[in-house]
Amino acid sequence: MLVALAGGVGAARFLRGLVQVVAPEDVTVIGNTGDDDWFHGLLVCPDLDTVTYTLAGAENPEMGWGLAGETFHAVDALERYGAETWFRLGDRDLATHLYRTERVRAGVSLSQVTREITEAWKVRPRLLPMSDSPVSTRIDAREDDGRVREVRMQEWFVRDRSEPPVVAVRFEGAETAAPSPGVLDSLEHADTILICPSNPVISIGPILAVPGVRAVLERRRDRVVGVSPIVAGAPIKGPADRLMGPLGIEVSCVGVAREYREFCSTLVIDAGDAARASEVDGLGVRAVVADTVMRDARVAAALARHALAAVA
Ligand code: FO1
Repeated sequence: MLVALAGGVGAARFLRGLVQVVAPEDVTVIGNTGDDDWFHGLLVCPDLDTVTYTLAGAENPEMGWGLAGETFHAVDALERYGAETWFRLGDRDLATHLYRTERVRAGVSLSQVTREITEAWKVRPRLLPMSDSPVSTRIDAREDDGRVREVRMQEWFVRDRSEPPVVAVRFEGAETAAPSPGVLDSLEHADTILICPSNPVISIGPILAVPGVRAVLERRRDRVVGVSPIVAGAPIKGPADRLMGPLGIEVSCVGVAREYREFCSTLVIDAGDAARASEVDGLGVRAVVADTVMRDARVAAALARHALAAVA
């Protein structure tokens, strides 16, 4: 059984390759919920939904998030009432948020409603939220007036377009959060644990911050393989560089290796970074060179095969 720690778009693309090389039923995905937020009274879980929609083949291929062929009439209509609509919730995507919110308000756990949603989309890998209690990524960012203010992850990433320089990141609620049922058990018994190519700070970081998770990974380090989301000093997609730099993490596959070294024995780095493999090895993390730029599902499948072979 394989377990994958996953954030949003990069992880979802990797997982779509993974399920081509192993039986989907053998895969458990532990999804980041630090990006979750409430919009118009609805609970939105971007990373859980991106993984679900992508594994269902229904995602918007250009954006990586939301649904293909989406319309936005509902949020456009909300503008009449002065509602904030910078977070673009599509009309069909709204069904997911309406259903999830109703179930959560009825007292059903996030794990349970996530199971109902993935089953409805006929997604066969098991998708577990990292925790059933809220963990909210908060970013201290320096605004134009020079003052540092705390904003929620989506405010910084979407509303502010990742522009305000980051001073600090924290995961509100992580200390008191419990791993969702099955999270620790799946990590304990996995043949291999994959760290998907996601933002090390705000996608993988929250999962590691849930009590108990990091300790299991450290204990099972020799079975843990990561895929660097940073290629030639930059993220393929998303704001990882604008988080890693300010937090003192070198924006490179070497920086990722240094961040993961306590719990990850092998790191897949891109062919473009082959010259840095010896530095990664020097950190006690075995570097494996492969094509990590997932232009299509075929490359993603080859990458997944490489990652699994690296710790076979
Ligand atoms: N990202 C954007 O850049 N702009 C959006 O308006 C936006 C809306 C959105 C709605 C639902 C959803 O599940 C994701 C959405 N995302 C949007 C992506 C999201 O901010 C990120 O994918 C994750 O939070 C990080 O992976």
